[in-house]
Amino acid sequence: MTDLFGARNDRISPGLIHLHGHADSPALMPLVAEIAAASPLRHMITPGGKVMGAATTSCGALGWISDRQGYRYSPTDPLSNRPWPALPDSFRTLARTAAEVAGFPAFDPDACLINRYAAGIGMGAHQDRDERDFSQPIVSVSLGLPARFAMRLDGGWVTLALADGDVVVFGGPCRRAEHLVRPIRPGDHLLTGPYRYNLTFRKAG
Ligand code: MD3
Ligand code: FE
Repeated sequence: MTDLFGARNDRISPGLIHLHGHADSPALMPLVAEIAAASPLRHMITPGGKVMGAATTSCGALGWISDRQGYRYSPTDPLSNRPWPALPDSFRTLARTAAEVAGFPAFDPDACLINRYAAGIGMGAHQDRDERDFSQPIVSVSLGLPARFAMRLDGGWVTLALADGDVVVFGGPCRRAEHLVRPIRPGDHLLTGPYRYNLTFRKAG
């Protein structure tokens, strides 16, 4: 549906809501840059020994990490052995507001994973199962270059076109769904240049 201001909110299936242009990306991007200055974006190694295509960092009490030992959440950045940068208030408010609109009023994220994709980079099909409480949703915020996202639901694959400022909430029956990001098409975005960034807010601990 379209609200008074022309913003589109798509309830795609139970637990899946797409809020078009809900995030103020020009306000968020400088905070992403600040976080990346303290905890740099880096290409983690998968348990299988491959280099991840997306560069990642985190903010909040817990950060998602991957190495030969496996995938997990860590209170410290393995590059520095120091805590991750704090979750900015504006990030927390955005994630909580989006979750509330989607029907998850108690969402209180303790982890924000930042993924950076260059042209040609995507993310293969996977499930997110490193978190403790699957009754909590995941809130995704897209910044910069657009992406095509797909997720497997009962009725088959659902595809979403994700633009700068889009926010998607994945909860309930969607929370454990398999999903992927198609390789990003080359482009030059006013805010992010040759990249797409994605923030995922989670209750990990
Ligand atoms: C659906 N990131 O970091 S965000 C990830 O665009 C990840 O960077 C993608 O998948 C990205 O794990 C997609 C959307 C997303 C995130 C988590 C989900 C969708 C999800 C967990 C369950 C179901
Ligand atoms: Fe995922």
